[in-house]
Amino acid sequence: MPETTVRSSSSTSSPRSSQLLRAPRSLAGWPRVAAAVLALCAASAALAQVTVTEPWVRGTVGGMKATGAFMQISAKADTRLVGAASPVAKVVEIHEMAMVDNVMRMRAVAALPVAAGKPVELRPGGYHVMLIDIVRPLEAGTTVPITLTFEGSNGRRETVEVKAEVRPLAAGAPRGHGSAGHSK
Ligand SMILES: [Cu+2]
Repeated sequence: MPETTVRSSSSTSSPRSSQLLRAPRSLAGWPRVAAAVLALCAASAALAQVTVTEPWVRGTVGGMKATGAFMQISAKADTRLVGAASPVAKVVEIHEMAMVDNVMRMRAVAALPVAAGKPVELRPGGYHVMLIDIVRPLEAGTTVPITLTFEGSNGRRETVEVKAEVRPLAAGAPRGHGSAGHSK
């Protein structure tokens, strides 16, 4: 209750009004800044080819050192997922599931192709981003930042930042992903 009385009167020096007061001094630099901003916008518009939806990570418990991240990736032009990184894992790899000696195993691939207009689904039992050497347990309900790097057919690279929702360990678990070993 006491808190409500303190807040009401101190809105006179908002950041916005002080910025307006300063504006005339920096006006000389404005065209250059505008040009730079426009150039940046143009660059990002040209690169904004990839959309990642519904990113999530399977939570971990106890001493689990690795888990999978899943999402849907679509692209306006042919591209490839060539790398991923996250502050919660020392190593991040792109994995596929493959039959090795009649056993379904996951293994690292250098790149995951995403064709224009054909969304690729990373899901348990299929392609996934593997978080290895996790630095702390990933609790359901938290989020995990992941940076994905794509390389277009012109060799141009684009990074996409996602915040993956951590879901409970058992989420979407077909047989296989958790128990499959690495083949390398
Ligand atoms: Cu894996």
